Amino acid sequence: MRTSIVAEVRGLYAIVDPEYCAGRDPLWVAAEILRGGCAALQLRAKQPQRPQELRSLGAALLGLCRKAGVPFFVNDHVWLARELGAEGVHLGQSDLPTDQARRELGAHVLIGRSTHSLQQAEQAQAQGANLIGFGPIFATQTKQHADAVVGLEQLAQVCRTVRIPVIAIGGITLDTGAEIARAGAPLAAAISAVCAAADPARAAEQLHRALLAS
Ligand code: 3NM
Repeated sequence: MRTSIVAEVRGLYAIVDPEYCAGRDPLWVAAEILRGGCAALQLRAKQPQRPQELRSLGAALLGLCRKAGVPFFVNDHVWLARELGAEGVHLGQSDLPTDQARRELGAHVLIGRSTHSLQQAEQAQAQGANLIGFGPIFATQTKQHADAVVGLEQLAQVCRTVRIPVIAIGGITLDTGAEIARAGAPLAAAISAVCAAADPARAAEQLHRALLAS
């Protein structure tokens, strides 16, 4: 998925975070999620890791994603996205500005930006982001110091307002997948609902299908 086809991607944006894989190998968890089905996969590793460990995990995940034909994103680490040749990078509000990331990554790498209000969403779009995360839609235990819950109405407003694809995020489960899609978000991100599931393949398959059905 390069910039030209980002608008076509729909469904589950699975985020693999080694901290939330219930003690299992994140590569196994990722392989299971890809077997179940998802539209995109992101590596998120907030715990400090040696660059070499991050590099080898990223390279292995990219390999799995390529085999599955699923675009691969790296959270936070622009250097790693560039080094691996990932399809995209995802940045928080206080990370590198988009124009700087664009200079480092080139024109065709997708840049996602986390946003937590309509104003931030419009700003991210104006600054050249290719897609935005918007959340937390529901309460989540997964993100430390998460912003205030934004809810489905604000999600719908953001989806009506911005032209770039919106990735709903925060506390999304199989039970809420349909509501997320009805609010107009083409993509929904999940960490714990897939990574910590007893059966990550089944969890991904069901959530991806629920998102696509609405
Ligand atoms: N970003 P789960 S919420 C990584 O609001 C992240 O930007 C958020 O994890 C935001 O699917 C969140 O387990 C955590 O709730 C998502």
